[in-house]
Amino acid sequence: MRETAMTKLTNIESKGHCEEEKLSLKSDFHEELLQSLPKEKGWITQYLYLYQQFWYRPTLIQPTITFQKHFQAKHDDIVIASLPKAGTTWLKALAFATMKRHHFIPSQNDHPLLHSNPHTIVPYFETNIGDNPSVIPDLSTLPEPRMFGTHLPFPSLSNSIHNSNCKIIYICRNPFDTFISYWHFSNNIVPSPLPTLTLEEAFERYSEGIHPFGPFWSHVLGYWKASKDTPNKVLFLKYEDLKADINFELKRMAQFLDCPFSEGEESGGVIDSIIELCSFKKMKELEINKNGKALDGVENKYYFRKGETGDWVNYFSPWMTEKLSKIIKEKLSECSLSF
Ligand code: PAP
Repeated sequence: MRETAMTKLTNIESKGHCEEEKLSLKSDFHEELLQSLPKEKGWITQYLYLYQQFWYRPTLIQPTITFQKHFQAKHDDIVIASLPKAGTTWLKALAFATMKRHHFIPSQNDHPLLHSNPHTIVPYFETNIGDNPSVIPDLSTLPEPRMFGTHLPFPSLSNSIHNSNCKIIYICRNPFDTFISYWHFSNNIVPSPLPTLTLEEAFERYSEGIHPFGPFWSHVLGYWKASKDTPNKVLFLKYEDLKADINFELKRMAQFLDCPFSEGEESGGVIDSIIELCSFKKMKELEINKNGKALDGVENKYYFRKGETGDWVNYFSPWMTEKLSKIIKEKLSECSLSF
């Protein structure tokens, strides 16, 4: 029987892997795999592909497989997980500033977050680590605790993450704002000659769950359930809660990361300094975020648009609100999560 990309992948997975097998994850394999996957029209790529029940841009599938098979978690790794546009940039900054506060004083003007975008400091597994998607980068020497970002769904994280003591902080945002934010972002970065999407076109795809790392509801549910099952491993945060009471949420996060703020730190203004350092206003005005580029070439300025809750009301017509509300209610009916 002819070995297809899917059976080859399954064989490699079930057998374990040797060097030759690792190297076999090359572009012809990738092409073959893509051809075997369901596809739909994309947003910033011509197509999105359904891989392990979620929608992926084609260039992210091979790095994802490499990550899934070879990433070795350390017990003190920290993973910032989210759907695109849920508040990832903010959370990466807050987590980094909190975790490394004894090394980098948040109030000092040589803090790394003043000179680098949070996506450079806390790289994504699936897009930023290593230039060649089939080569496994050596991450063992990164300063500990290592911090990574990911948009991968919970079940698609590497076994080593699932089986280690590393901690995951997930941030979700109401689907209306997440959608509007992603629609703006994708239209800003879509490469020519692909067209920008009208609000209606984008909405159709989004409400069918067809957007990068979608469906929204499956992504959110995966991490939400994990946070209920293993609260010491997965912390589930909401963008809206951070906007409403950042002081409280930051303390909760520090506690979860086993580095709670002391009374002295609190009265000494450390929490306030972190909040100020990571605030939308401050970050948006930094030179690096006005004119710099992220590791994947995207201009940093596109990660800072309005930074508000509820901007969606300026875009949604009544039928859109009704349709998406109904879908979300139905899809999340099995849990107590609501937006
Ligand atoms: P990513 O997943 O592609 O990294 P992500 O950072 O999750 O994107 O989302 C960007 C959104 O977070 C933008 O929302 P908007 O389009 O509704 O404005 C962006 O403005 C917002 N954002 C970025 N940094 C901050 C921050 N420091 N505080 C609050 N919101 C922020």
